[in-house]
Amino acid sequence: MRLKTYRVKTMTEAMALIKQQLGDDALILNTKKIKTGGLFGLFQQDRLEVTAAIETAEEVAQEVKPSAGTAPVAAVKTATPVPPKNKDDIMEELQSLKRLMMHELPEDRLPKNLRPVRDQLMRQGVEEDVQTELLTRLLPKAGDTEKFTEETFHAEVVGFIEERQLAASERMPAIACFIGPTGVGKTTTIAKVAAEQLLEHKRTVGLITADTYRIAAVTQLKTYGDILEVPVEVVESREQLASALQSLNACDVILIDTAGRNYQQLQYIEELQQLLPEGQHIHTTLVLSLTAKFEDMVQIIKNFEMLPIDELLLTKKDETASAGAILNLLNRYPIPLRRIATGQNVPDDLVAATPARIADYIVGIQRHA
Ligand SMILES: Nc1nc2c(ncn2[C@@H]2O[C@H](COP(=O)(O)OP(=O)(O)OP(=O)(O)O)[C@@H](O)[C@H]2O)c(=O)[nH]1
Ligand SMILES: [Mg+2]
Repeated sequence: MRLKTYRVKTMTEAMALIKQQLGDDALILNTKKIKTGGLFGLFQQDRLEVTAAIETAEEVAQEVKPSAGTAPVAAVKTATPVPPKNKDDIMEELQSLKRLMMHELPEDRLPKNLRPVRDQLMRQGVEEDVQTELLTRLLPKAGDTEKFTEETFHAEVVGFIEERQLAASERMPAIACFIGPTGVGKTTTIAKVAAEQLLEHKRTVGLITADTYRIAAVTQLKTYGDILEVPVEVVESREQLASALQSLNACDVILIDTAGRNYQQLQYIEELQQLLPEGQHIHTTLVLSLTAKFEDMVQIIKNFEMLPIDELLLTKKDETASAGAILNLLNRYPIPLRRIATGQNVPDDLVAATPARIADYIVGIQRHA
């Protein structure tokens, strides 16, 4: 049996989709009205959730196999064969099943212990797939009221992150370029990372800025360079970048600052490609602010398909109470996340993105400072 859930505005829309994707033999298992979008009932929209199923080719084969004494094959129902499932189909089916399972639990049947958990996940802006996954995993543990504590929730979030978080190498890459939208904290973060490398790891650091877009940007990085007593080079082209990298060759770590750009527009990604050396891969860190809308973050990452991102760095955690985007990003993209910026103070407000700390944010406790 292959299952698929559709969220649509009208039944006609659902029927067309089901017919197109599952064929004429699909059965409708369940139809119900749901509200989508919007937390706490605000800005919600009415939708239909339709779950349809189709028998797989093997099941059909079983059904049509004639046994002794039955009618001739010609009288048996024939069905359009369904192609064998691939991994994506199986994953989608699993998600549909989980969704069905969670939505089939009406409000008062979701175990009492899990209701505050679901509310907390919603408050944090954790997207529905991730909520469902976590609640499904917690479901078997929720029955035992004695043993189900905040720690159970925390541990599950830690496990969820550990399965997804790709460990970025411990050691800072020799050359790293910081890119991202305007004002997210790229320059400030570079100063924090430079100080961390100098003071904690005793490495020599060189800074380069390619942000000549604003005069103040060069001054900003030079000021940090003066305080930290590290060299700063200013570049305007790929050629100048190559010679700056050459002249800072003796440094253990070179950090490159770039101008903040609206990377929802592909032209800026192309501009960035023009700056970076050809034939030499430079570790790119995409800096995003946690105060941004999650959907905008998704659009930016999508645009970076043409220029691979090696690492994500999230800033301004101190300016928002919701950390759901961290889980959502880890769930959606196999991009390492190593650090989170938590304020304006250089160099202090930069922390390691450990599963325990992220789980603290999600659960709403502060234990792993
Ligand atoms: N609250 C808070 N503010 C931050 C954080 N990181 C940076 N800022 C502030 O954000 C503002 C912009 O920081 P910049 O480092 O100049 O940002 P940028 O990405 O280099 O900006 P552009 O180069 O103009 O694109 C400054 O006021 C920083 O102090 C953070 O983690 N939390
Ligand atoms: Mg800057």
